[in-house]
Amino acid sequence: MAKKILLLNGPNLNLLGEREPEIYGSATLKDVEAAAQKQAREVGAEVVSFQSNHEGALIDRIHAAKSEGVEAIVINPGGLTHTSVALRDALSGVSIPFVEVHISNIHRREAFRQQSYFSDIAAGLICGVGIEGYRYAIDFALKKL
Ligand code: CA2
Repeated sequence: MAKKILLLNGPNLNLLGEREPEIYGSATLKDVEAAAQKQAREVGAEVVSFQSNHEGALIDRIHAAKSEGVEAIVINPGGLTHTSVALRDALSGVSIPFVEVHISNIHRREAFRQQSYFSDIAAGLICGVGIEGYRYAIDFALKKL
């Protein structure tokens, strides 16, 4: 069976490419998702994508991933990175290995962005390399998770 990876994006990442290009670049979320799907298909794997501005919807999607046979999750939790115990609990609850991605370098930004509720339980963390970070994360998930 083809390896299945879930690409999750949290609040406001639907705005990618539309605002703050100096921080987040000019590619849209659709571009990111299409590139990830193409990357996986090239090696006979599959990426399913989901973005939501709602914490509960992201949690429900993570729960559903377990019964769908998702083997790895690539997640940019957006602002929930710095606030959400509930999203962290969902990821540790399903025991699916995940890679945390941030487009910007959160450690060069405001102090409140420098804490993540995810990094200590993530299989990997990619931060500050722009949207290329998603490609690195998918590659890692395909090869190692
Ligand atoms: O650098 C990242 O990827 C972040 O996870 C993005 C979050 C931010 O809250 C984190 O601290 C770091 C924000 C996502 C907002 O995305 C936008 C994209 C384009 C325009 C406006 C917001």
